[in-house]
Amino acid sequence: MIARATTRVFVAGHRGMVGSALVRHLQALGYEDILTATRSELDLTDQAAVQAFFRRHPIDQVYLAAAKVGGIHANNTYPADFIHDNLLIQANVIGAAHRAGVRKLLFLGSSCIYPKLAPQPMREDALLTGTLEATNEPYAIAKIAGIKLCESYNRQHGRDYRSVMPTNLYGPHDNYHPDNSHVIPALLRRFHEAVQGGEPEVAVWGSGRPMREFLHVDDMASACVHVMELDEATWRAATQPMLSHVNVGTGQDCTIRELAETVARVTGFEGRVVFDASKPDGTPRKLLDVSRLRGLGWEASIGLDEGLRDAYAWFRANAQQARA
Ligand code: GFB
Repeated sequence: MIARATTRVFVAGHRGMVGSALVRHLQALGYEDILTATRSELDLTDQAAVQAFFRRHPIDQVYLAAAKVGGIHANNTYPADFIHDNLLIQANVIGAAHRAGVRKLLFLGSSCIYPKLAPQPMREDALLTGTLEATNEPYAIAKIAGIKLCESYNRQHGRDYRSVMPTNLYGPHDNYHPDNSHVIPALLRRFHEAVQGGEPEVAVWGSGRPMREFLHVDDMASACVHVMELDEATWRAATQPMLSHVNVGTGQDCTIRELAETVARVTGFEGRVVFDASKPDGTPRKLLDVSRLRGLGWEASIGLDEGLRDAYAWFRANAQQARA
């Protein structure tokens, strides 16, 4: 049993969508000693600062939810930032955790680590079996490096650093930037503004045919803690022979056209939806095989309709502050 009240947990990235959901979930479970640091208090790309932070604070567990993230356009436009910042953050936090003797760490990756044309649904062992999707290759390479860093510290130093690969996430505290965000916040915003402005038409990027799987961030937070709390023998048995990572998703996907129709329903938009073929589609399909995590006793519980209503309610309540 984990002594939740006395376990000191560091959540890196606690102001982001996943990090803030993790803090809420950990608190609800009775974790009382949660350490966080804002960007002005700790720059995670600064190796010396990160090492000093870990020397100052004894830590039992790290959730590495800090990352530079964005949708298809942001990944395609700022590839240097995506690979550079993520490599630094990961190397600094994972390396400093090891130097400070932290035994347990959970690294958050992304389903874009798998090959563009991997067999669907994608199993964990599809990693490094083919060419990556071009629009987010630099980000994916950084995330693959993060998995391999954890794996290597486990192999060389006997650490217990685990990785989770979430499918496309959404929910409260998402980034609602009109261009740089992921598809769900972008469409919630665009359809909302069309309703407000009485516009007859909304444009959705690409062909509408790509398929995506979406997971509410509260489900993601619950999966992260579930994986962190698994005892080492159970985790090792499930992740042999790679001692590596586990997929986190719902096991269900839909087309972007279907998503747009659901967002129209949720936002009350009754006009026309058109598709802008000048924008990229990205990977044709990205559905995770979630049987490994199911076998470890976790399943998603928030459906897309319910989750979209929750995200939309948050956006409406926070439209002024929503990062944009
Ligand atoms: O969410 P999204 O940017 O993520 O795009 P990816 C998903 C699909 O939605 C693509 C379409 O086919 C987009 O063309 N789409 C339609 C839109 N309208 C919009 C819109 O207004 N905004 C956006 N953003 N998309 C990202 C990766 O890829 O997924 C990251 O670039 C990361 O590295 C993340 O892995 C989870 O699934 O295409």
